[in-house]
Amino acid sequence: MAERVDEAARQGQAIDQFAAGTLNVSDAYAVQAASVERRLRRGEAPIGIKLGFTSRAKMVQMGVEDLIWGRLTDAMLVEEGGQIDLDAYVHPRVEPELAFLIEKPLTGLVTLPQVQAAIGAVAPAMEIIDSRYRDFKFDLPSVVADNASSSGLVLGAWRRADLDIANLGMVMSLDGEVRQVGSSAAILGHPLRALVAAARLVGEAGLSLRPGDVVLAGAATAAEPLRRGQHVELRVQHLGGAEFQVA
Ligand code: OOG
Repeated sequence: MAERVDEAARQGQAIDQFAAGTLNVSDAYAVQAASVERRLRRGEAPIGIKLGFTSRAKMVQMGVEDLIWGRLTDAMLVEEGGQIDLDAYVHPRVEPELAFLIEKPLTGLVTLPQVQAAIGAVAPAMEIIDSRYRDFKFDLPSVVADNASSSGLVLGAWRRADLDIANLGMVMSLDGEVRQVGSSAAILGHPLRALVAAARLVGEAGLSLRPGDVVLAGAATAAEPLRRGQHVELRVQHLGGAEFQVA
C-alpha cells in the first residue's frame, strides 16, 4: 500500500482507492510512515509536518470531525514566486495556511504558553494538496495513508512570532480574483492550537517536533482547485504574502 501511494505521488498518476474497511486509522498512519520512508530512501529530507481539518470550513467541505497529520519533505517545497507543473499532480488544490518554525522541541501534551515559547517564526503559507485517488469517495484512513493529501508547500517570508496572530485576515486570489477570504482564527479558533494538536499527534506516534521543523497549521478556508496558467496569491494581514504560478 505504501508503495502504491508513493508511486502515485511520484508519478502524478491516480490510483484506485483502497477498498472501504481495509484500513483503520492506525494502519493508515503506518502506511503513511512507510510511504514517506521510501521518499527519504530516495534522498528527500524530512522538514516537518502538516495538519489537516483544523478548520470548520475544511471539515464541512470534506465531512469530517477528526484532525489528521502528514509528513513534509524538502522535495515538496515550491519556491515562493516560482512555478509548479500541473502535470506533476493528479488533481491539485490550494489552501491558505500559516506555517510555524519550531525552535524548541515539542511533544505530547503541551500548553499554549509552552507552544508560544517553542516557536521561532511564523510565515504566510499555501499548501498544495493532491489526493492521489481516482474518483475518491471520502474515507479518513485512505486520506491518512495518502500522507494527508500533502503534496507541496509555498512559504512566504518568516517573521518572529511576536505579533498577535489570533485573528489575521487571509485573502487568497486566483488570477487576481479574490476566491477565499478567511481569518487565522478559523484554524481551531486560534492558530497556536494547531501546534498543541501537532505536539499531541506526533507524540502519539512516538515522535516530536524538532528545532527547525516547519508545521503547516491547516487551511483557514476551503480549498480551490488549480488549473493550468493560473496565478495564485495569498495575502495575510501583518504577515505579507506568497504567490506562485501554475504552468
Ligand atoms: C485532506 C487534507 C486537508 C487541511 O488543511 O485541512 C488539509 C484533503 O482535503 O484532501 O490539508
